[in-house]
Amino acid sequence: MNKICLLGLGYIGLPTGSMFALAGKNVVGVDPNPRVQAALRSGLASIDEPELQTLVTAAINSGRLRVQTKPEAADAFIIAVPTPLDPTTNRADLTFVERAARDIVPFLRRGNLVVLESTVPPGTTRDVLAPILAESGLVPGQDIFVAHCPERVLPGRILVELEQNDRLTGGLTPACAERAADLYQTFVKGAIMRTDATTAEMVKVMENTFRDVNVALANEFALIAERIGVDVWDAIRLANHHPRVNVLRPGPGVGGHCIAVDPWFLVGSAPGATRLIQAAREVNDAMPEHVVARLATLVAPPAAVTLLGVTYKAEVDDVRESPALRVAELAVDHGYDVRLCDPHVKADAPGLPAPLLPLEQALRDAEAVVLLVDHRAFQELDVDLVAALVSGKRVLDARNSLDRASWQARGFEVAVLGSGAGGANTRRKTERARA
Ligand code: SAJ
Repeated sequence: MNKICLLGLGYIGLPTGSMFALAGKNVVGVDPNPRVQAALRSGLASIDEPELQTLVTAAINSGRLRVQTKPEAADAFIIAVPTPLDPTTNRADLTFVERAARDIVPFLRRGNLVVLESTVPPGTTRDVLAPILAESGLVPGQDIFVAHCPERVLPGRILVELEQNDRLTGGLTPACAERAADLYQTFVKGAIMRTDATTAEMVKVMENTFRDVNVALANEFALIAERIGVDVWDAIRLANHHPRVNVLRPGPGVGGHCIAVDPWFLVGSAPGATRLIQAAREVNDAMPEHVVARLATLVAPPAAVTLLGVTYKAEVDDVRESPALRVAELAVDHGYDVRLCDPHVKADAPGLPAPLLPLEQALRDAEAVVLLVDHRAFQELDVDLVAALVSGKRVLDARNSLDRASWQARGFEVAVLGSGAGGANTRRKTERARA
């Protein structure tokens, strides 16, 4: 398998194609997006990810990564296209997978391998992909090898994890899983585990659902802590000393194109058997509204508020399903004068509900500051500069990543998500103290 045709040069396809090219494979990357095409033709990675630019430059310079708008014949085809949620039904929209599969049908030859990397509802490789590939006249699992090999890399650590993480190859048949393992062991240093395609699909969505449910639990603890006047961050730190407890971090919600989406694939597969998963989605989706409610305890609309961070998490440029953007939308709806600031995002990024400004401009005369994303740049903010620019010294930290003492020392009223400053216990204590 020397030649690979890779469909989709996004967050997964581009680094994966570059890794294969550097491991000696001849890779044709296919992406119809003119922005991706233009960036890669001039040697630029179209995504902001640590070390990705170096990897892409090396892959292009090796002459073994070419970019095209249409597929061509190859030994192996890898499909790494988006699988968004249909917003009206909350079911997986498989349009891109189906289109990619149809696009490669004319090029399929006996002995080819077709790998689906995109995250999909369990059963998709067998029931959706294979029937389309069969339109070639070749029998999937017999004349061509077909497998689901889910990616498991963490944005922000994609390159390290691509190489080091253990990997699953789920075949339509054991021989398909074996053939896919042969391909991935070109660059994967982790263990490669073989299974069937539907199990591999289930495993991938289980992993992300596990994380979503656990973040929801942390968020619920934060809501409880606020009610009873406890600092959830302290409580979590103490609870995590237990050898079998690892509570995650509360925050303004769960975003990104994976964890906020994939649990719905399981819900779609078995709606009546997914009460916990659906409840976790509801808890996480309600967090932006809660952040705006906390903001309202600091300052009322139409106050000017600076929201720090619009990406779905720290040190990435990705705003897909970002809870920070949802907070911004809600704050605009509530009538706040919202200014956004994020050093990782370009001012012309689509879908921003308010202007994205350089730091000083965003802070000037603001009556409150809300930290939504714990980018290093925000954790290292010059608090004196912030104090000099704003007109109201109020800050809401939705990630518990600011140094409370140094903000308080500059006269800021500091509210922290999950910290029960306004909780019943604290109110009782205050009332007792007054009496
Ligand atoms: N989050 C919290 N608190 C936490 C952890 C995360 O609020 O303690 C939030 C983040 O702020 C973010 C969201 O959850 O909004 C998701 O971030 P993440 O870092 O947990 O995960 P992703 O979406 O960047 O990557 C996940 C990873 N899956 C798991 O950790 C199980 C990654 O390994 C997958 O490859 C990736 O999804 C994917 O592509 O499916």
